[in-house]
Amino acid sequence: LNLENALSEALARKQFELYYQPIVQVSAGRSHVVGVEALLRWWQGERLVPPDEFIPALEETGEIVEVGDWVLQQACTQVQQWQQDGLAGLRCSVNLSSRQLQEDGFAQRVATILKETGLPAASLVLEITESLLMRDVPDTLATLRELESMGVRIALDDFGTGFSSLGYLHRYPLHIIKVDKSFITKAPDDDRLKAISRAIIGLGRGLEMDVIAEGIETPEQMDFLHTEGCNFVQGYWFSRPQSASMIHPILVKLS
Ligand code: G
Ligand code: G
Ligand code: MN
Ligand code: NA
Repeated sequence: LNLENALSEALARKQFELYYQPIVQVSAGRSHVVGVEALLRWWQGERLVPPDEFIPALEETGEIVEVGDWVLQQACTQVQQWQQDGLAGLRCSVNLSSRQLQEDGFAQRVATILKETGLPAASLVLEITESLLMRDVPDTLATLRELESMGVRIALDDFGTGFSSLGYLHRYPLHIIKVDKSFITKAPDDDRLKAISRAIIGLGRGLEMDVIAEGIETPEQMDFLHTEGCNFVQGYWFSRPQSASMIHPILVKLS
């Protein structure tokens, strides 16, 4: 993949697209969509380049800041539109890179985007990873607190896969834990993975955080999570990430 000069062209030629995956709340046998996670895609001609191939490169050069800004604007615009079209209260989850959070005035930039798009702050969730918190950049805490005070919620993504420190859960204003799909995938037939998933779910509940299990592909996994009291799920079982126009009828069906 040749990234040289590709970025400005990609933005100019609209080669980036957001896919969306539903986040579903399961309660007493009934499930309904509560939000979507925006996932970035890059079309190079007919080829869809997966984010694992280009996001690290954009992070390296710092270009992720510009692209991330576009992602936020685009996702907030889209979800606000879906709310207007009848999916009231639908939440919008956006993945952040550490470079974005380190930018001066990031929280104010988010405030501006919310104002311009009309998306309520309470509808926005920003997903960060443990590795981002590990860098322990001094302003991270202040920025996260500023976002929290605006009403934006923060999710800790891929939980359990990084160099987790439970201290992060205490030190930072975090509202949601996302249990990494690597724990969920094999959980129903693996007692050790089951124990780990159960512990993460219990931890989240004890801290009064929402817990979202990722990577749900089977009814067995649904049963297991339901038994453990995990009420939010995301995965191919409900829907793969899809373009905005493809996902809309699925959101309506799940609403
Ligand atoms: O959508 P999935 O294949 O394919 O995503 C792979 C990885 O890319 C995930 O870890 C996801 O968090 C990350 N990712 C997807 N979209 C974005 C984005 O807009 N910004 C950042 N920073 N990461 C993203
Ligand atoms: O790292 P992050 O959680 O932000 O990215 C989510 C990643 O998980 C994306 O690449 C998305 O395409 C992928 N994903 C979502 N649902 C499933 C699933 O049910 N199974 C698998 N294997 N991957 C999934
Ligand atoms: Mn994520
Ligand atoms: Na994840």
